[in-house]
Amino acid sequence: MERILIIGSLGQIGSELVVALRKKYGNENVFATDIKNPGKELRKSGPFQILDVLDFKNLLHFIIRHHITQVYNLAAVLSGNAEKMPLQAWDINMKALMNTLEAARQSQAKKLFWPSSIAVFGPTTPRHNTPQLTVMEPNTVYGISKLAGERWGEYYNKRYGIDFRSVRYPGLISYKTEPGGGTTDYAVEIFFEAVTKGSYECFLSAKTALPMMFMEDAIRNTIKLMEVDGNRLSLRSAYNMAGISFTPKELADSIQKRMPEFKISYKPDFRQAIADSWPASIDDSVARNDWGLNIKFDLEKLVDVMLEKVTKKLKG
Ligand code: NAD
Ligand code: AKB
Repeated sequence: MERILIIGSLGQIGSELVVALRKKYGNENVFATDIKNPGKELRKSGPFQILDVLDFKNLLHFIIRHHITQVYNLAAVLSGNAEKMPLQAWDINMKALMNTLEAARQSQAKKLFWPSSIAVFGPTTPRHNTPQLTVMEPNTVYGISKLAGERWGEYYNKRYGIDFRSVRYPGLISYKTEPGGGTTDYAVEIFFEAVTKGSYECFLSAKTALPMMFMEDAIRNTIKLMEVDGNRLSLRSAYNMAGISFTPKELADSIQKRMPEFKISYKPDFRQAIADSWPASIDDSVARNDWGLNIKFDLEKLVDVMLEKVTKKLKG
């Protein structure tokens, strides 16, 4: 029986991953943790405890005491916030990963999921259909920490046999929990402001294409990667994950088809430079071939669901 620890379980990804894993593995076998307090819904559905991943002793204790077999470590400072406090973000992101790798080495919890990001690529990377293996010279502190993290994950796999698994998530789009300070957050904010105000001022320019994915696709494929036979994995760093690529203008056009009165304006800020250094589209054929990555949501389906769910959430 698997016993699963989720670190950073109250964030954009964690809040949905906990629900999906509890459905599959049983409420009592999925331990949700974070440094903040949960809402009623999560607390009622299974075990929750405050746990700071930066506190190694407590983390190791928790894993041993609860007979944890696999860990999802989702705690990190995202790209936009990281640029506001580079040294602190580096410390947090690296320590959060190294503590879980070391805890895996020193305990029975040998299987570890830690997400990387399209931020591992930089301005010298081919921008379109970015290959799995290519030039990687990220110029953001978040991207540097993700690239270093991939290298450490692979190192712990080869050196100590840790079952490290990872994907380079694109920007994730969801309605349940607010995104945590990234460059792709505009693609969530736009839906909330379309419904509440009928307009949105975008912090990226109209033509900035980025890879994105609906959360349901991200969660389903993450669990699939964690469940697949490890012998099928040719990579122990992180797999490219493409999703769908679109610009703010294309997203706004799609919203306007359903809400003709919706208006968008553009006022790029410091996040424009981050977005300009990232790929516009990604080649994820290695993940498709190795473990069967598959995506169900295209732009039109995503906009339909987001508008419906955000409207329901905000207007009841
Ligand atoms: P988020 O910011 O929404 O959530 C992170 C959670 O971690 C928060 O609930 C926070 O309270 C918690 N946390 C922070 N410091 C902690 C600590 N010291 N100990 C324990 N918990 C702590 O982030 P997210 O969007 O859910 O992203 C999760 C992971 O996925 C991150 O590694 C992120 O880099 C990666 N990722 C996310 C996206 C995306 O679009 N959301 C894309 C690529 C990669
Ligand atoms: C961010 O914008 O920082 C994240 C990511 C793509 O890693 N959404």
